[in-house]
Amino acid sequence: MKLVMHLIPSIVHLTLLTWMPTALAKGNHQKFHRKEGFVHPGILSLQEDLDRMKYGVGNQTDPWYSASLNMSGDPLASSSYKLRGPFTTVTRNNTGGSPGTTELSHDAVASLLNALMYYITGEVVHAEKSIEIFNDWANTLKLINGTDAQLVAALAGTQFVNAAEIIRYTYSGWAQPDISTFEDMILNIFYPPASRTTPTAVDPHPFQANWGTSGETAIVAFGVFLNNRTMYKEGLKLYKTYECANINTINLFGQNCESGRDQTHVQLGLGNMAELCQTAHNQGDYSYWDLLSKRLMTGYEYTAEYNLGNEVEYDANFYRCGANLLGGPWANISAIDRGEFRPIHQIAYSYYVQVQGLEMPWAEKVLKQLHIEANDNYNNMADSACYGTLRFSRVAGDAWARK
Ligand SMILES: *[C@@H]1O[C@H](CO)[C@@H](O)[C@H](O)[C@H]1NC(C)=O
Ligand SMILES: *[C@@H]1O[C@H](CO)[C@@H](O)[C@H](O)[C@H]1NC(C)=O
Ligand SMILES: *[C@@H]1O[C@H](CO)[C@@H](O)[C@H](O)[C@H]1NC(C)=O
Ligand SMILES: *[C@@H]1O[C@H](CO)[C@@H](O)[C@H](O)[C@H]1NC(C)=O
Ligand SMILES: *[C@@H]1O[C@H](CO)[C@@H](O)[C@H](O)[C@H]1NC(C)=O
Ligand SMILES: CC(=O)N[C@H]1CO[C@H](CO)[C@@H](O)[C@@H]1O
Repeated sequence: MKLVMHLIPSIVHLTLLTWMPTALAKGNHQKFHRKEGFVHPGILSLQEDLDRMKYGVGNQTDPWYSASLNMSGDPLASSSYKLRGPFTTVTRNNTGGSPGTTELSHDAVASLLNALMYYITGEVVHAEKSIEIFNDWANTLKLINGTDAQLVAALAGTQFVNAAEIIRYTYSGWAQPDISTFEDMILNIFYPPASRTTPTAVDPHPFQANWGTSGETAIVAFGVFLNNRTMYKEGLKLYKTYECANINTINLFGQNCESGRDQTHVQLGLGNMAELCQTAHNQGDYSYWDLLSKRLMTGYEYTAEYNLGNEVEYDANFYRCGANLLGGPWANISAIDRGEFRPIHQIAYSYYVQVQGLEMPWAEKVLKQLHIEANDNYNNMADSACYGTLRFSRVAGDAWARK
């Protein structure tokens, strides 16, 4: 186990010693469920991560305590949340209507926030709300289509399986036949559009840039939830090798292939990559955060520096696949959406800084400015892994640093 002692206020460290259960402090993973070699719960939150939140909140220790109060004020975290779906068809189009997209996104995030609330508070009404959402959608949804089906399937699908993973492995009240129906929905309705790399008449340019990284993250998360190692490995392989959406879509000094387009798609892509890396790490595949000499960290820092109002280097010859379809290639870095921070920073900061002891001064400034990383303030509801302060904050020397 690697112990990282610096950068953490000693008060937090001392507090940790008083509240962290022995099993966690010793990195004892024996109690974890294993199925087909997968660790469960194990997409973005392991059992020890859930316990860190629960004990932090229970003992009123920050940042978890304040962050949980913040999340509990979100209407989507309420056990009386009223479902906005389900629908038989969800369409996401680039122009015209996208019926069902907003509703699915809200419901998927509500299922996640209620799952977290259940684990933290132990209140069964929250688990039952998540299950109501899972079952209603799984018993109704038949098709996700439209020009941008890939995005909604990947993004909402990832939120859904993160929620379902928590409920399935920490609460006994989700009936096995209902779990199977939900698994079928993920496999047959979400996975196909999320994973599609071949063009269709409706969508001739799939799996490029943020679409591709959304897809990769979803495939890996679906693989864990479905206990499907072929699927899991497929997502990891795409992240390493798929030209239009691999780790090389960040250049040596951190420019993203969409930096000339706008800052919101850049951040979506970075957040996707971080989620994939954390999911892989949680399953014991430790190399992903570190690929290409921690290129992802360089990408985060570059983007945070620029979005905080600073000038950065820019290579006009580095741009995404299909840039010409979006008004590119771009001569300059884009000021569109500059400073609109997405909830993507804590997850990467936790790994690189709090676990590995590296420095991310620009991401740190973003997090300080946000105070609490909550959900997207610009209404990109299900795009990124929300509530990062609560879900991903760590302290030095905790069991997660076992690599
Ligand atoms: C507070 O931490 C202690 C460990 O020191 C733990 O046993 C207890 O369950 C925690 N309290 C709550 C309410 O979670
Ligand atoms: C949670 O924190 C975010 C970011 O600081 C803030 O925008 C939001 O209003 C807070 N929510 C509640 C319910 O306090
Ligand atoms: C979405 O776009 C397709 C064509 O690309 C069209 O056939 C369909 O009617 C649109 N759906 C809605 C709800 O606008
Ligand atoms: C999506 O499916 C619905 C229902 O079958 C259909 O009405 C609509 O035209 C489809 N949209 C696209 C873009 O294929
Ligand atoms: C596992 O995932 C692959 C796609 O990677 C799929 O072809 C296969 O049918 C899945 N297996 C099962 C048992 O669902
Ligand atoms: C608005 C702006 O900064 N435009 C610049 C974009 O890049 C070209 C080529 O490097 C410059 O000449 C422009 O001034």
